[in-house]
This record gives sequence, structure tokens and C-alpha cells, in this order.
Amino acid sequence: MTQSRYSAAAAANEPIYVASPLLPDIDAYRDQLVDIWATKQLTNGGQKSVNLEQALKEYLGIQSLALLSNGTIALMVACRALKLTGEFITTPFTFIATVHALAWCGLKPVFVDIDPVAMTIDPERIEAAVTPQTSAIVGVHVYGNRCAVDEIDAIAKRHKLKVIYDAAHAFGTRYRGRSIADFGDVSTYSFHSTKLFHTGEGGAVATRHKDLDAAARSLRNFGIASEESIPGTGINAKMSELQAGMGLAVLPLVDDEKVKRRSIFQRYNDAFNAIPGITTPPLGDLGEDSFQYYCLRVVSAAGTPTRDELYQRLKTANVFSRRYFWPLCSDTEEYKHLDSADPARLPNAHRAAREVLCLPLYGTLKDEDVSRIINALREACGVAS
Ligand code: T4K
Repeated sequence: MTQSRYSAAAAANEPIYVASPLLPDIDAYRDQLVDIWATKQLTNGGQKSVNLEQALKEYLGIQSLALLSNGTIALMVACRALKLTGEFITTPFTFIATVHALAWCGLKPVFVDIDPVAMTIDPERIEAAVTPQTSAIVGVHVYGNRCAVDEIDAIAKRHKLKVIYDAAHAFGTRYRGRSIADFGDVSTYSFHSTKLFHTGEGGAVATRHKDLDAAARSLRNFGIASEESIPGTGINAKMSELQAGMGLAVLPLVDDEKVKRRSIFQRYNDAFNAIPGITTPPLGDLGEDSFQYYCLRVVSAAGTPTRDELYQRLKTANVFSRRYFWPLCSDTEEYKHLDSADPARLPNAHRAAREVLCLPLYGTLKDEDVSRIINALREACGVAS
């Protein structure tokens, strides 16, 4: 059998990576492929995409969802569907795709600081950043931590702004008994292979507004409305049937995967809670949280290692953690010259970017892999195992 650099870790000293795709039994995917072969429809909205859209709407408890080719293009399609222009207010503490996608559409980011604990955009900073050019607020439910959606939606209403929530990490996240995608104007999902639910590469936009859903569907197909009419400047953002088939095979596994991830999360917390300088994340609820990442914070003081030292020491033990999200978007070449990128204005984001460390979190981690990770981190912190 072919071994890839991402094969599941063995007990010995095999590398352990931060993520590993939730893979269905290959026969379950083969069954999907057999159907696709029979129809010969490989893309352009075949039955697999129709079925997956329906299954996701039911799973997430939302009214509409349009599948797309990835989470970056989902943000771009959302931007176009909402007809955004000028500036958007956003967080610097996110994967670079959030900011790049809207900048690619010609908009200028205005960064505001994050909440020091949730690490999502701080609603108290938003109003001061609104200018006559602002057209939207783009919040990110980072690590699945939900944004302060009530406050943000109220600010948007007051200033007549649109709201996009980047829900790339928030598959299945719920708040006040509703899907997190029920808030704001549009929520965008990533179904990249490193996500809890995935289609290999993929994404979606979800919205409560029928006109926005229709706009997204037209935009993903070059802006074509019918054989005679091409009203919009669309793009090719379609999900293929092969990806949708993968999604149909993966979706039934998600609930069980979450149970496994929660148990690993609990083991990590039990092992790291008492280590000086380490702040562990709160253990979430299976019905409300996404369990997308396990991210702790390293607050180094005299005598305790820094986050970067821990990252390097884990690497030496063949455990590949990630510093999501360092560097900050506001520190990258493209955006660092902006007034809003001034580090003095973004102290909480800079602190988070210095302190976060994401550890491997996926159901196929064996008990002994988890023990290896725990021992490696405890040793790196100078704590006896
Ligand atoms: N908004 C937010 C908030 C996001 O986090 C993202 C993406 C987006 C928008 C955009 O969505 P997409 O356009 O990607 O759908 C990864 C992912 O590529 C990216 O999707 C994700 N966020 C970001 C946080 O992480 P990298 O560069 O860290 O991925 P990579 O290839 O280093 O993978 C991490 C580990 O996962 C590897 O060490 C091994 C494992 N892996 C990875 C792949 C791709 C596998 O085992 N199998 C695989 O196929 O960006």
C-alpha cells in the first residue's frame, strides 16, 4: 500500500501532523463514484451536488446553501452577491484567505482588534472604524469560537452595513438554538480536507435571503441566468460531482468524529491544565461546537518556555503543531502599510498571534499518539510525565 507523508501516525516516532482528513471507507466513496459514472455528469450541478446541498441544509438546520469550489471563492462570491464596495472592517487574526478574498474583489481591509479571550473581532472597536466608504463587517468564527453576532448584527443595522461571517471553522456551530449561519447576511464555509466536514476542496455560502442565494448560484456559474441571459459578471466557482460525492460519504461520519475529537480535547485539557504558562481552551458542547481545532495559549514568563520554543521542541519530537494565525494578516506585505495595521492599535491580536499553538486534533489519532503528543508537550514545558 502507498504510504504518503500524511499517513496516520504509527506508535513509533512517525510524524504527527496538525490535521488529517476524515476519510470514509473507500467502498462508500466508490458507491458515490459508481453513481457518477452511470450518469456521466461530472460537474455543473448534477444530482450529487443537489443531494449534498439538501443534506447539508438539513444537517446544519438552515434554509439555503450553495456549494462552491472552496472557502476562499465563497468569500468572493459573498462579496459580489452583496455588491460590496470601498472598505470592509475585519479581524487581522484569521487565515490570510479571509482578507485576500475581499481584497481580490477590490475592497480595502480596515483591521480592528480582537476580543482578548474569544479571539474574534471585538464589537466595541467596530463603530469607531466605520467611515462613509465602509460597506461591510467581515467577522470570523475563529477556531469555531462564535463572533459576538448579536452586537455585530446590531451595529451593522445602525450603520446600514452588510455582514459576512467566515464560518470556515464553524461547521455545525450553534447559538441560541440556531445555526450560526442564521446570523449576518451571508456565512461562508470551507470544506477543505483539513476541515471537520470536507469535500477534498470545497466550500459554500449560506444565507437566509432568497435573493442572495439566487445571486450566489448565478455567480458560481459565470453569471449565467438562462440560455439567453447573462446578467452578472460571474466566475467558475462550481463544486464538481466528485467533490460532492466525497461530501455525501463524509457527512454521516461527522457526529462520531466530533465525539472522538471531544474526548481527545478532554485528555489534552486534563494533561495541560495545571502547567504554568499554558492556558487551555474551554471544552465545548457536542451540539453547539465544531471541534475544528485544539488551540492553547502559551503565556511565557521567566523560567517558562515561549510558544516558539514549544513549537520547535514538538517538531524535534516529530509532532507538527501549527501557529494558526501567525503572522497576523495585518503584518503581511500587502497590508502592513495600512493605518489600521499599526500594531499599537491591535494589541490583543498581536498577543494572540504570539501565544497560540494548535495541536493535532482528529479522530484517527490513536490513544498512544495522543499520549505521545501529551508527553512531548509536557517534556517541552519541563514538566515530568
Ligand atoms: N477562512 C478561514 C478562516 C480559513 O481558515 C480558511 C482556510 C479559509 C477561509 C479558506 O478556505 P479554503 O479556500 O482553503 O477552502 C490550511 C488549509 O489549506 C486551509 O483550508 C485552512 N483555512 C488553513 C487554516 O489551513 P495549511 O497551509 O496550514 O495546510 P497544510 O497543507 O499545511 O495542511 C495542514 C496539515 O494537514 C498537514 O500538515 C497535513 C494535513 N493534511 C493536509 C492536506 C491538505 C492531510 O493530512 N491531508 C491533506 O490533504 O492551510
